[in-house]
Amino acid sequence: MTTADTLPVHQLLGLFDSPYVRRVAITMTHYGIPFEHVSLSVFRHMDQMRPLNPLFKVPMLTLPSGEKLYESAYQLDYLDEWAEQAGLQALTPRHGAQRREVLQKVALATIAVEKAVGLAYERRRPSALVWNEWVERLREQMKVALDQLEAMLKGEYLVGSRMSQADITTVVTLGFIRFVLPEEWPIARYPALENLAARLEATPEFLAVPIDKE
Ligand SMILES: N[C@@H](CCC(=O)N[C@@H](CS)C(=O)NCC(=O)O)C(=O)O
Repeated sequence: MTTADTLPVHQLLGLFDSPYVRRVAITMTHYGIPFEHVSLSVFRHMDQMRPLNPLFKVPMLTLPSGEKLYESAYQLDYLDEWAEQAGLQALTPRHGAQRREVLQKVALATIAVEKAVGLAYERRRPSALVWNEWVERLREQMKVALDQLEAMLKGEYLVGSRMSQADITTVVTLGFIRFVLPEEWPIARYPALENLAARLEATPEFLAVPIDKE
């Protein structure tokens, strides 16, 4: 019998301040897939990262076979397949209308977080080089995506009556904005999303993967 203790180990590269890395780590924890976390920054640990990942793009997931996967969406797809083979319910349904619904809500959360990451990168520029119109555009796009998710969240979860990848990616997005870019979080605008985040951030799989704030 294969148990969590005897499973071959996956390796996940990247810090949990990256929402992309965090959603993969939470998904692995949810499925009970043990992994080694290689906690290196794409900016601060370039010399250590170069031999592992000269693309300096995270997350990178190394499978027990040594195969390396880039792009969190493809990593989640691999993990869902793994879960299905292990007899677990995949966080993104494998086909049908519910799959599309989950994926489209994941897409909205991913758009929101991509704009938030864009805002975070703008802060790395010397102030004379900041393009204010671009910053405003990013902010507005992030807001529209979050507004749409807020309007869609009618019940306990974004799709159906159980947690899906739409909830994980949305809550990770909120975590990134609220804790990494707190001044970008519009207080009281998103009560339903805040409620979802409070509930999920208190679950074992989220607590096991805290945002790194260095
Ligand atoms: N679409 C990618 C986005 C990953 C991403 O942008 N990661 C950031 C960290 S949050 C990164 O690697 N930044 C370094 C760079 O792009 O040079 C995914 O979902 O994996």
